[in-house]
Amino acid sequence: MTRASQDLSVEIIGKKKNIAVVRLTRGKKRNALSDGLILAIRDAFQNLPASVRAAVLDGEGEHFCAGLDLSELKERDAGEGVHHSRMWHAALDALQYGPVPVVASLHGAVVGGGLELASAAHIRVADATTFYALPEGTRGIFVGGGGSVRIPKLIGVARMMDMMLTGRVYNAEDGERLGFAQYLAPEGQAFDKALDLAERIAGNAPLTNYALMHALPRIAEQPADHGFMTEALISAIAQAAPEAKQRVRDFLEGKAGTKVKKTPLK
Ligand code: 1HE
Repeated sequence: MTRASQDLSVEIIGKKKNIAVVRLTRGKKRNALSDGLILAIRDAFQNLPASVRAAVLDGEGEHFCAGLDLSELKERDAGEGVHHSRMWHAALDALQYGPVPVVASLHGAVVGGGLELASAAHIRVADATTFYALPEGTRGIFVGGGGSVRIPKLIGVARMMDMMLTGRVYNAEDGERLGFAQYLAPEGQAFDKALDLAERIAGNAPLTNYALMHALPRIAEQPADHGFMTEALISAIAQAAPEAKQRVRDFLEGKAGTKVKKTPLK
């Protein structure tokens, strides 16, 4: 395990030692995101070892993350405020558009900047204790970590508007139903589920994972005719990789474990 900062650890684990566990380790302060911690998150995702194929993002203690460290919220002028927000954008972009897919393991509070952080991950697994809120609205501030772009993509503008205007809190079950998390796990089991998913992801062809992370969200933003063209280019690049050809050959030769199974992944 390496310590990216006193509030963040990076550990390489997994059957093939190719999963990075990036963990917020500021449990005493409910993993509140100080400027130092935001920069450590950025550095961790920018400097993952080349052997890593997927990552799990976790938070120590009873809560995933209580959002912005409010003790650092001092009077900033408008220019400083812009730079602060852009620092968050750079860090969360390093996670979303980094080298490997990230599965967030959620529990307890996933609030404010904590929800912004979680929404930058590629998959979210929530345990039964998870709750989601955007207290910025009632604290007289606004989201600044990319939340106004990413959160409506998960739950829609109307629901985010309601959360910010009224302080509405969603529990784990409703959060999964609405789209905050793709998986719901029993209490205390989000990490194991997230690790299991990360292992599956790590087994994919790296170029396919890269194309999904970097092309899919951008294609979804493009006008349809641009999107179709980008898709054609990316799919041609992915299928040209030797690993892709081998995987198709394996299926055609009836090799074990290559068939799509009817059993759903819960
Ligand atoms: C904190 C923070 C924090 C806890 N900044 N120190 N986020 C919020 O508005 C959420 C604020 N936090 C809470 O509502 C609660 O702390 C929790 C529901 C998350 C957890 O409650 P609980 O009872 O388990 O813990 P606690 O007793 O409230 O907090 C434990 C300690 O963590 C305490 O410090 P201590 O020295 O007295 O022990 C708290 O002060 C500290 N703590 N949360 C600083 N957020 C890019 S813009 C993003 C804008 C936002 O994220 S705004 C939303 C901020």
